[in-house]
Amino acid sequence: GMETDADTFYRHLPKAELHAHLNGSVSFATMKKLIARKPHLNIEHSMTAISSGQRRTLEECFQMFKVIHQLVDSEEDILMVTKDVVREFATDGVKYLELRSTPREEAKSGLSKTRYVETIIEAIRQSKQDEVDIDVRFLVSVDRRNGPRVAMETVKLAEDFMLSSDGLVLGLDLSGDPAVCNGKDMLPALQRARNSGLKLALHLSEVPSQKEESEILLNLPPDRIGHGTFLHPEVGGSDSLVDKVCKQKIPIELCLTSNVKDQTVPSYDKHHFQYWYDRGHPCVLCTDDKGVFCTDLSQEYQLAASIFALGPEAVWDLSHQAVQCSFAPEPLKQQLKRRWAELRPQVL
Ligand code: 6MZ
Repeated sequence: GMETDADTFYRHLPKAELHAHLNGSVSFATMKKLIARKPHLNIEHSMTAISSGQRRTLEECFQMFKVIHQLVDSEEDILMVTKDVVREFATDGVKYLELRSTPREEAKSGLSKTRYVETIIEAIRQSKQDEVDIDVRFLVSVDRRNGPRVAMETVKLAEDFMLSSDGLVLGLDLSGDPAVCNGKDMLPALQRARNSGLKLALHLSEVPSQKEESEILLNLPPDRIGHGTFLHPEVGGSDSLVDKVCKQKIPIELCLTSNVKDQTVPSYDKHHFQYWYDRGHPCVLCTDDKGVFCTDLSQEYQLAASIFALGPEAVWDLSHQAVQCSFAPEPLKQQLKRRWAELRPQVL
């Protein structure tokens, strides 16, 4: 379609993406290449993405990830997908990206979990060499579906990479289907991760039934919260949960389109962005899964601005604040803030 002045503003706004799952971020163009590599799987694009106006249940979304995992199951696939995703974020004006992904073992292609992470790191390095204009760091994901034993193994893997990746691996993400496994059982693994210096980004209260779990995990405390959709009392959360989040000033990663399309939020105007933003709490707009939910970060900023009536200054403050909420070490944060100052749109 035609690019308007507003589109240009959001595209050129320097942005930091802090909540992006690698295999949920695969674009239509990359998906076509993957499908062509594995025609025998009979996978169509409609099985891996939710186009505009459509909705699915969270359960259906997790089915989609299984389909995508069938298409991305070798070193070659992971290298291509990561490089494509990094380039696409850069094209969208994202200057700093924290990518996350769950290490997977694939017997068929001989892929190990270590090799999985090494390949992503290799792709990040190649993107840098190719002078793609973006700083990328990596968070190792724990899929709650796999239970506490695998979680502990994954933490150990993340620790090894934190020490050997020249600072590319910064932390740990707890994600996966919230209907599966009690997050409480993950506590020993998460505590270990925290003690070893890994930053923690935890999906919390993505569905209503996770009150007790969130209460416990907030005591760690996490360094950032993913979604936090059902933390506040107006949607069945509690004052005690909100107090913990506010007192510890834990930034929340908010993914508007994702939450509307997977129906954990009934409509854009009812999104909990409003609740936290009105309290002056650090809010970070993110895409979650730009491939599955057919969005990009410019669009998420533009949506937030139009739905919650944010002026350009407020939008700028949000993107600037995202740098502050990142897990980047202090020197990189300072460098990014100088970058932001250089790229500040003239209309402001
Ligand atoms: C929880 C999610 C998610 O790790 O294979 N993931 N976990 N809630 C969500 N809301 C929609 N979206 C994605 O990327 C896919 C994996 O990310 C997690 C799930 O564990 C999914 O299998 P990776 O790169």
